[in-house]
Amino acid sequence: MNQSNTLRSVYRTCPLCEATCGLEIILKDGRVEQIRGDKEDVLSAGFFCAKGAALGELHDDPNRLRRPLARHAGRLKEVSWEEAFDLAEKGLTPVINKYGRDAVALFFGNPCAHTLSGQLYLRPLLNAFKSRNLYSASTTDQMPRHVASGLMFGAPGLITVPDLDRTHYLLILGANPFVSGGSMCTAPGWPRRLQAIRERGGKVVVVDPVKTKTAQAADEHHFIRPGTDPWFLLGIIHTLFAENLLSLGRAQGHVNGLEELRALVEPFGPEAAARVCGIAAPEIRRLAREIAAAPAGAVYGRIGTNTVAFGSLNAWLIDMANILTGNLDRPGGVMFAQPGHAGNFTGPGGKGWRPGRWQSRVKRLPEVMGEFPAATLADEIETPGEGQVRALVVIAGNPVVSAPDARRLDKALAALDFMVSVDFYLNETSRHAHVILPPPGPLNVTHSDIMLYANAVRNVAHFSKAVLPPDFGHPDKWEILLKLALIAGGQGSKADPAALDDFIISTAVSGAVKDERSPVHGRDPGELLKELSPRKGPDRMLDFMLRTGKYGDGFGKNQDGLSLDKLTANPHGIDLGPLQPSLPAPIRTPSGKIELVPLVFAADLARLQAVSESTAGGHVLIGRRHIRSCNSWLHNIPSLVKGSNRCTILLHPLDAESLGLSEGRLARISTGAGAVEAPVEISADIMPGVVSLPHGWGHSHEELRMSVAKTHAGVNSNILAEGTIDPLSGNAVLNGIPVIIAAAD
Ligand SMILES: Nc1nc2c(c(=O)[nH]1)N[C@H]1C(S)=C(S)[C@@H](COP(=O)(O)OP(=O)(O)OC[C@H]3O[C@@H](n4cnc5c(=O)[nH]c(N)nc54)[C@H](O)[C@@H]3O)O[C@H]1N2
Ligand SMILES: Nc1nc2c(c(=O)[nH]1)N[C@H]1C(S)=C(S)[C@@H](COP(=O)(O)OP(=O)(O)OC[C@H]3O[C@@H](n4cnc5c(=O)[nH]c(N)nc54)[C@H](O)[C@@H]3O)O[C@H]1N2
Ligand code: SF4
Ligand SMILES: [Mo]
Repeated sequence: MNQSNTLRSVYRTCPLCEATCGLEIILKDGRVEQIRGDKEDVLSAGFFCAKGAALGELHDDPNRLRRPLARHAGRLKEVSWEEAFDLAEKGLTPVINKYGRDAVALFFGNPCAHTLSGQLYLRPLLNAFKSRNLYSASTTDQMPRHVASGLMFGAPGLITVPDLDRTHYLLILGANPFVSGGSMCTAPGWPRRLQAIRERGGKVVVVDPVKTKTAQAADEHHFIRPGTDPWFLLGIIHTLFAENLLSLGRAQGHVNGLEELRALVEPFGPEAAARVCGIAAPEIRRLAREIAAAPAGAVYGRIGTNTVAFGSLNAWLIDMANILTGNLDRPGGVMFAQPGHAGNFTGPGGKGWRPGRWQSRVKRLPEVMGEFPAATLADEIETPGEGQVRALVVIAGNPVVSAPDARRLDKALAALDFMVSVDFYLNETSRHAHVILPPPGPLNVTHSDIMLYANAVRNVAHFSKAVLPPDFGHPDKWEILLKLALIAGGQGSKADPAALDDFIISTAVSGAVKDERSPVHGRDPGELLKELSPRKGPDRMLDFMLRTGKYGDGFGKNQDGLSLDKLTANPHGIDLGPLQPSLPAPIRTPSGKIELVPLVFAADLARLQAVSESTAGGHVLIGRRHIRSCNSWLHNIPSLVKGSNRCTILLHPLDAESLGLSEGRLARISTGAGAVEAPVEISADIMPGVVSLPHGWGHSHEELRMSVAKTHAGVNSNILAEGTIDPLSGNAVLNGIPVIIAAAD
């Protein structure tokens, strides 16, 4: 038999980062032979990276858990699924019964946003647990962005996406998309998209304490002192007012508070900004003029502007810069996406949004989008009293490595009465679990990045079938989540998740037929449910969303419209065109206008002034990413960890000299929270006074079942983060941390 007869290509979106690259997966006899970019993918057109190419290795990783583990006499041992769910019930139920629902905390990690089940089935889980102790990776990441959108636009999920493919001017702050793949701006292939901006006569400027790969490819790079972006942005906005460069463009007539804003920024001119941020005043003025003069331009900020003490202020000021230059809702400016599964915008006007509907028990921190800061989880576990957290359910998260004050959180988890981890690795966090429930492998499930398409540079729809069948008897991800929901709801571990799933879809269908804006208004729910069968779980829910969405087939109303059948028949995705101007329909504030000056931001400017120069002197720590890492969890893949040690402390030659540190020597980095030791790497690409250590490492505990990662352990940089937060969003401060550095010996 000809060998090539056994080769078969299937297409799938990579679930590892926000770029959502289309992959061509070549299978041979039921195993992954090779993975490469799908040239026909509507969004990525062949672009991919080493991580996507390693999905087969991840699938085959012998350390990836295939069966549940449960703690017996202190050790984690394999058990059957039935026993695992039974033990989860026996552990969780007494805690709920004795101490109440808030005694069980939930932590949702980053991959929840990268799986279809995570995107669609966390809500029913939350509804079942009814605990106020909800935590997630969002408060170590993008929560400031949601706060700004919530207060300005009335909708925390409404994200201004830089329209990369049509812009003429891109100002990037605190993001390194050449390495990260881009975030809150889904655009596979940033290098070629930025090259295209330059080829059409546009300009790319990067503001970052490091001359990153992205900065190296840009027209201009400016070093900035970590944490001082609000000053820089205020300097830009001040210039727009002072030099009469304002133009609201499509936002004209849809904003409130322009004159208040003018008065507020008055004390924050470019000279004041330059003293704090380190970028000269004439440069700030020039950049402001350039953005204002560009036919279309976008200011884009990410992790380096979010995970800092003024993260929310940054997110707000970035949008202000876009709005005041007429770039909001303009092709080539920043726009709102409307992907395949989305409905029509229903504004202008709505209930608006506010945080702080309830407070955390120990530090009285406001909830934001129903969550408390990850930085306060240890407080809630360690502090005795009514409402103390005694059990924890972690879904796809590794907070012991990803959250601040990591050593303390590590200790706190060890003190819990009971913990469940839904995770396919026995890692730093799941080692504390009493039960580990592994989801199926990354190629065993269906996939669609619906959340990420809401931040994409084109409107798209995409669905990937499972590449390989799940192992016999392995429940799907959604079944695991609904089993936990049934346990929390008191129905018990033997109850059938399929019945709960039927209830969930029936509720959604009944809601839609009663909604006058829905294309299925007035239809018979039973008939619609019949049309959705025999699909189950998130596939059925996605089909329903697609068909009732903006581009949907409306269950017969629009024959050419979207449905899951149609997406399945188009494995490279369906392109729904470039982003469309939409103002004022997306605005959900009570006034129906964009609120330029929400009160909390005005007040936060006073805080900014008060702390302005307090970090002067000393060294400040920032993080960095590597193209072959994905936060904490791909270090067990040989092709992704090979090569030299990446967990090094990066310093400028001047700092190395003054500290007496040479390349390769071990340095000790310490803060009030703890200390770590890492080898020194010297580079003139980092700003003097700034040092950088990547997060996601520290795989040294002997209990871990990650044999490759253990031999490339590195250190956990979040041992150094003291748990301070941006008070508006509760987001952890992970960049711009004052540290003390010395030779380790
Ligand atoms: N110092 C510093 N700290 C940071 C950051 C930083 O820049 N600097 N970045 C922050 C950011 S942006 C983020 S998003 C967080 C991430 O924080 P976390 O989400 O807590 O951490 P991850 O390392 O992404 O861990 C993901 C876990 O999910 C598991 N997993 C992977 N796929 C699946 C799946 O399909 N299902 C299930 N159930 N489990 C799965 C992995 O094995 C791993 O244990 O880290 C934050 N921490
Ligand atoms: N390869 C890889 N890709 C990833 C991930 C990964 O771990 N590895 N993680 C994924 C996740 S969860 C996310 S959220 C995204 C994040 O995607 P990005 O936001 O692009 O994240 P980073 O690459 O960390 O880039 C942050 C940049 O901010 C700079 N910076 C630090 N402090 C400041 C500051 O105060 N001001 C300014 N202006 N800049 C500052 C840093 O030097 C760095 O270059 O990446 C995703 N993609
Ligand atoms: S850039 Fe991101 S989505 Fe694309 S292949 Fe790499 S990890 Fe996957
Ligand atoms: Mo993230």
